[in-house]
Amino acid sequence: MKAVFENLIAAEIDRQTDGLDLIPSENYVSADVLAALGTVYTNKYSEGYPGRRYYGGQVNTDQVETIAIDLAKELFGADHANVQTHSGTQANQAAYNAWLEPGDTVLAMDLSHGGHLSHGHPITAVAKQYKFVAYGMADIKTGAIDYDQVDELAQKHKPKIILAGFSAYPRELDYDAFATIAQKCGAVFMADMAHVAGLIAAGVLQNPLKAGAQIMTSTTHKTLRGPRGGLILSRGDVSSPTKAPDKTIANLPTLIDRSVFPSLQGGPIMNIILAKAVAFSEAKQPEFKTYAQNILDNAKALAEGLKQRGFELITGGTDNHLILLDVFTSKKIDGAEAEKRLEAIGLTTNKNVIPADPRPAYSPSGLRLGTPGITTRGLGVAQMDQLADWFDQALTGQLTDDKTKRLRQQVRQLARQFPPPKPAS
Ligand code: DSN
Repeated sequence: MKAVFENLIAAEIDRQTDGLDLIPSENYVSADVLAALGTVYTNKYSEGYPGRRYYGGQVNTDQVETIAIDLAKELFGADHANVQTHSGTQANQAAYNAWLEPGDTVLAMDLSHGGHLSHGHPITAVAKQYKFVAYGMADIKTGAIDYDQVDELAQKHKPKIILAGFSAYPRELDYDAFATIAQKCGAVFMADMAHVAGLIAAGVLQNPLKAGAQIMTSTTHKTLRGPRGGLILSRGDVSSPTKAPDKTIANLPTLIDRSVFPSLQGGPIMNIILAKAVAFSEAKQPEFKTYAQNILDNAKALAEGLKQRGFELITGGTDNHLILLDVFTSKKIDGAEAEKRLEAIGLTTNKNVIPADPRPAYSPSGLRLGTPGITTRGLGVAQMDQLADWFDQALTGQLTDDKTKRLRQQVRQLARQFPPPKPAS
């Protein structure tokens, strides 16, 4: 089997090198992050937290986790960080579990308007425990949210958490407005920054914690460019009691830690936590700010190139790293077909629902793309028009075999000029 695994690793390196990843939630980690993932920390059980573990042998793991926590706090200006959740969905689940009782209400963004499954889609486990009420865009042409309407929903439903965050919304949210609405109805203001965490860390987008968010969840592998995993940041008193704390804002750090372990998870994945620490330290460097700004510049340039070629953009453009196209309206093909055609020429994207999508989720009207990955590879504004042109050629009219071959060759040629970070040898 060894050869099979080696071949599969080599094949994936080739796939990643010869194509361009435009999925907005993906990225290419550095050699140092990759090296941290492949360390003997994977052998270690570390249930508990630094200084309070349920297994011996924590002399090094305690240091690793403490460094990761301190870096995360510093990066985002948080009082507390929990670096143990395995994904963004689990981070959200842990945040709800920390603050809510079964039956409590959360006000969050509708999935088809850019929210996330873990924001209460009926198919999820959290939707069986809590009541979710959705807000959405008031105008999908601009992405504008009517904050008076959000306020009305908050007054009517009295949520315990108001959640600002998204996985397919190309615009900035007004975190001050969310903070005011949450304060008015006595809710915790929670932000899910999974997609834009790197942009926030770099200071090129607003930080909800600075606007008054009390909890901020994230993934670590999207714009933040770390290993796959979750992160929960909060405001509160880090010296709050470790046993059975009351549900107060001051106690959020303890409530969150206890919610992650022992309530929802067992052992943290220590090699991932080491890799998170490496990624956080990379995100503190001045080059990361440049990287984050380039992500935004590339997204704007790509959006412009696509618009010029007749693509319809949900919200009309982008303020962040992602673009949501209505390919069904503009190119008369569904998102699944668009994703397939682009993959055939070496451009990886993902189909996505659009607001009030008349089509089903497995063949929706939309296609989601973004620039974190290609920006890591060094593509700049100068290459964005070429990308938009390939989108147009692949998605307008028929894509014949000859055309596929020709475009595939062109994409491969450009991709090889901008290789992903190489694993350390
Ligand atoms: N799957 C992630 C995304 O693509 O947005 C969120 O879970």
